[in-house]
Amino acid sequence: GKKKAWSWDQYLGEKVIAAPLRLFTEAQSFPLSRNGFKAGMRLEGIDPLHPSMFCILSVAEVIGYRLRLHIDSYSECYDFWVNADSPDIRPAGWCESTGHQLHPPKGYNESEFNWEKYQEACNAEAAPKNLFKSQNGTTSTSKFQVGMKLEAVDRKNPCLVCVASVADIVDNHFLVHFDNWDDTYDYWCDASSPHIHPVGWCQDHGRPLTAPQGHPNPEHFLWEEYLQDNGSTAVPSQAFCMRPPHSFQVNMKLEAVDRRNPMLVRVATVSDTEDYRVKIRFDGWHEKFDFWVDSDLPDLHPVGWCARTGHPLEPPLSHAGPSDLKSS
Ligand code: MLY
Repeated sequence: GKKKAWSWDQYLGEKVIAAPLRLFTEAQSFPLSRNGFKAGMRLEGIDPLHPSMFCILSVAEVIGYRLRLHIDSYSECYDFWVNADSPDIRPAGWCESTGHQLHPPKGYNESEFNWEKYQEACNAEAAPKNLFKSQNGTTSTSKFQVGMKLEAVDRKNPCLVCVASVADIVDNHFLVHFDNWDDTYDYWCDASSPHIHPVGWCQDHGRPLTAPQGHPNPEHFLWEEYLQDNGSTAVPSQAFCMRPPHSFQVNMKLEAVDRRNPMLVRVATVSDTEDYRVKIRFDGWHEKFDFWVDSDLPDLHPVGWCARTGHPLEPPLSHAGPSDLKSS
């Protein structure tokens, strides 16, 4: 007979339960608007490999609520996928109007870059402002200020808590930079992040603090001395408001972007949990491919997200052998 298409309805049951919608963040949940971006449109946004840099991007591909973005003048191998409501993308002219440095495409001079001329030269249009998620610019209430110091987890080396600074602020998010390291370790977060702590946290918790690179006496790093030498101040401890742990549980089902081929969204299961992380298993895949992610990663979605947003969903890998072909 004809093979039926895979569906969540038939897959879910008494023992197979979908992660409830309330466990997901707004950025992970069902979008309220459509994805209005079209291939070829130009915009500004953060380079994921250099989170301190805002670059000129073009929309290379649109699928459902997701976009593949290309960094103009760079190789396609740096292309990356985001959701249409990503806070990491901004309309043309945003950098100039907010005092951020825009890194122009190769061959363009930083001080001479002009959007109108660039659009003409590329024969391309800037993405209209109304396609971007409107951001509530509530920066004024934040106690985090550029230059202030803190202790932060190096997310590429998660066992290290290091001397760090607030390097940039956009809306209620700020850029964490590790003192004397390059920007490849930088990340954006908000005051509720579990990865950031006030000055003195390591000492209070009996944990080692990683000093800035090249510090003359890294084993005996002293905040008081360091702040004084740099004429800097610590982020006030009341500024930190760590969010509560997530409520995902082992075996809950969801839809997750495949990190190795981020064009694909797959049927997935929570295979393990920590306070702020979940381990993801793609259904039908060997557990050796499991991977840990922060529970608020925008690439995790509730069951039904693909169907709702018009994105293909990769069904569980089936281990159907020759005998399975005869049945059905
Ligand atoms: N040995 C590693 C550790 C780098 C740590 C950087 N952090 C502190 C920002 C390396 O050199 O890659």
